Amino acid sequence: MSLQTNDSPEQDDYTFNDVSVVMGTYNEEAAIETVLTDIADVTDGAANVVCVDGSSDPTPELAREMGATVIEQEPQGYGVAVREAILTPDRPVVVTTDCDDTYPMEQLPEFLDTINDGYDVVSGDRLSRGADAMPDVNRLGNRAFALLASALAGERVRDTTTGMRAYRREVVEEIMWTENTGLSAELLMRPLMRDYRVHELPIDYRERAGTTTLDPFAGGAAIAKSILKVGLEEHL
Ligand SMILES: Nc1nc2c(ncn2[C@@H]2O[C@H](COP(=O)(O)OP(=O)(O)OP(=O)(O)O)[C@@H](O)[C@H]2O)c(=O)[nH]1
Ligand SMILES: [Mg+2]
Repeated sequence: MSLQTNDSPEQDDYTFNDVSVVMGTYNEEAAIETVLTDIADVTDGAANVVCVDGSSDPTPELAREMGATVIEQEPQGYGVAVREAILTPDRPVVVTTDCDDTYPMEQLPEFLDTINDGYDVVSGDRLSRGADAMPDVNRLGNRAFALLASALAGERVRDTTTGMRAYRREVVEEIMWTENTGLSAELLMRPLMRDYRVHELPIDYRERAGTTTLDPFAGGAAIAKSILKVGLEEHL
């Protein structure tokens, strides 16, 4: 499928006024202020922020005070929150991140530049730079997921479960999303296998602020299942 890119002369480059940064937030009191401050600093306050929140701590109040749009939602998992988050903005570029201060907001300009180069999806690849802050079991699992997804997609991908990506809004609107824990892998694989222009951008990855709510084994099994399901569905 071909999408309109900025090769056409009437399309100016996007700026941060065209960008929404979106995230699920679930009890991220320890990180929310840092993450939203970093976004505001890097984008000069131009990007707007959407949080789909399931917290029982002060995260949503802190987010609202800092100017974010907060949508309240019963906690139902990562993908349910992030799907709502990516479908909410009406700006042409949607960037996802986690709200745990692991992702480098200082690289937002590189994501936007890569979209302006004509890519439909720019995926933050943590593994190419080593991801030293990632627990060993997660790093091993993520490398295995990338191999599995690459085999299914017929194209080498390095990091299928990253939380930081930029999308042209048409991409998120044109595809039906079905996965929950595996949504991040789905958000990479379906566009890739439908011949959208996808680029993996190496990023730094920091240690999480606040405590994880994730069980790596249950989560890992759900992600592997999503990768298989999505890979097979896209072949059919
Ligand atoms: N609204 C909402 N947000 C969620 C839910 N589960 C996770 N999140 C958010 O989604 C983002 C990713 O979740 P994380 O817990 O960081 O998952 P992870 O990065 O795989 O694992 P760790 O960082 O190791 O905990 C974070 O911003 C969470 O707050 C949920 O059920 N509802
Ligand atoms: Mg995280």
